[in-house]
Amino acid sequence: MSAVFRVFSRRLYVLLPVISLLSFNVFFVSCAVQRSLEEARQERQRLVQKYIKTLNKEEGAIRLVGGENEYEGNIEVLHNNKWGAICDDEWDALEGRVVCQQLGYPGLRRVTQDGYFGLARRRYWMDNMYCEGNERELTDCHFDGWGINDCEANEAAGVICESPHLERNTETPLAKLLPKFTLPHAYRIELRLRGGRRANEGRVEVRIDGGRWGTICSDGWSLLEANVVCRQLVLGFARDALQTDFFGGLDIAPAVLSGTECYGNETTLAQCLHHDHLRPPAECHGDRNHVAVVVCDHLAPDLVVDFYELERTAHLEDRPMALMQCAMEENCVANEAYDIQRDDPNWRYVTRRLLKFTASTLNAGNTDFRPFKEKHLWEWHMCHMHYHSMEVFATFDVFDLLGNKVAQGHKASFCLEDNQCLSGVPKKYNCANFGDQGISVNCSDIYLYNLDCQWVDITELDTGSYVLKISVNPEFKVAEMSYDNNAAVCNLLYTETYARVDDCRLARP
Ligand SMILES: *[C@@H]1O[C@H](CO)[C@@H](O)[C@H](O)[C@H]1NC(C)=O
Ligand SMILES: *[C@@H]1O[C@H](CO)[C@@H](O)[C@H](O)[C@H]1NC(C)=O
Ligand SMILES: [Ca+2]
Repeated sequence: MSAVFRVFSRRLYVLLPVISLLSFNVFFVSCAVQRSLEEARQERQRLVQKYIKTLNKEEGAIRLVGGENEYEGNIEVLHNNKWGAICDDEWDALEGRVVCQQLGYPGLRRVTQDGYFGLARRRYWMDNMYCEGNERELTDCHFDGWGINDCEANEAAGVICESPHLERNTETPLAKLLPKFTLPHAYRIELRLRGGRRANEGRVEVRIDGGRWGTICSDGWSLLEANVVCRQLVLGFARDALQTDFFGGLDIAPAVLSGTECYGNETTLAQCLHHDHLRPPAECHGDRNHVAVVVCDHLAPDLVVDFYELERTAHLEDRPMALMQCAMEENCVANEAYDIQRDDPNWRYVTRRLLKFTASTLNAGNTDFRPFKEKHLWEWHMCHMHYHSMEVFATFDVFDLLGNKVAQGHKASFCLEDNQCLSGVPKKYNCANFGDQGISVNCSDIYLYNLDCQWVDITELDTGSYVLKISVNPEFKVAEMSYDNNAAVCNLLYTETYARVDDCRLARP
């Protein structure tokens, strides 16, 4: 009895400050914005429920960690009484909306990737999330299965939700979304690499207009930024972009730049965006000692999407779900298909309408394109009887003319090989028999339209005009010379009887 009471009172003790804080907010909000008392009561109830769920450690509870406010951070989810992180593969606004809604915040400001709020502190529980956006809880969405992932610690997914403390109608920027600027033209910006084992690697050090040398905050540091550093140093292309203190961290050289964000085609780091560099020390999020690191190389692959093949081969097919069981296991159909499978006893005879096409990718670089994962980490997939070597190699999306994503495909099952090479170039990579995977220079990996998952499921789409976008290496996980040729963006005309894809152009994923 007394033990029970103790437990109860301790919980109450934890809850009380939360509740009093909430009542204050509710008071403030209802006065300031004149929201109805009923709305305020509901919001308070939602928030209290959220805290109770977190405190009770209920299966499926989520929380945000590493942020500066309670409404931002990397996401952790509770499974088997253990908190775990979520990986950023396929992480976008649809998933972010579910997170903010589940936590009781007014909405999503934006999602974050690449460990924006620090490295994942725990094992990954979820990867490759697919939400429709209206799920009540994150665990109602599709994902690969508890604990199944191929993620490094710097791939933690996060969100910045709308603040519950602000009036909804005013545009108050969050502190975290600090404005970003290019450096003034007149400035001299020098770069050097330090702490590496060779001249082509190390932590990136910057000197702005003759000031002191310093490092760059690691948050959001990717191959896009690293490519610009290697280009400016005339060291070629980035082979790796790391967030680490392996070559010396912030304790050795404090940061002079933060929030660095490049498009990838800049010739100097000065043209990239940064937080205000006049406010030292630059604010670093996440793991405090990690800085931006690059490894440069004059050799790099360069994938180019062959859009002529896409235009030539696109067509519709109605396919019974009985023939799509592998595809369903690999998330190659729209979410509605899973509802039908659950609710309709005759689901096997229900057909799905598929937009099919051949995807051909040429390596136009000066070295082979190799998979992201080492061979010993490849996964054997029973359904398609081959190894998967890279989690997301290609994505297929359909947008309406306003730019909203209305359907998506996902080539989960693939194997990279030399299907066709320019004359005189020998084929090297072959998927058969656990062979090496990759794409040689001047060879193409070709996914014929008749392969499983080589489609977008458009069953729920109305007829009309759309935009089709095919992207390879869409998350920039493998280094390339350029990412501006990794996608084809095309017009898609969808009628009752046919689909036509034309007017393609190369673009960025
Ligand atoms: C990089 O490409 C973008 C989009 O094509 C363009 O708007 C921008 O001006 C380019 N930047 C540089 C520095 O060339
Ligand atoms: C690839 O093809 C290009 C253009 O035809 C050619 O200039 C280049 O030498 C070829 N490279 C290799 C490694 O075959
Ligand atoms: Ca490319």
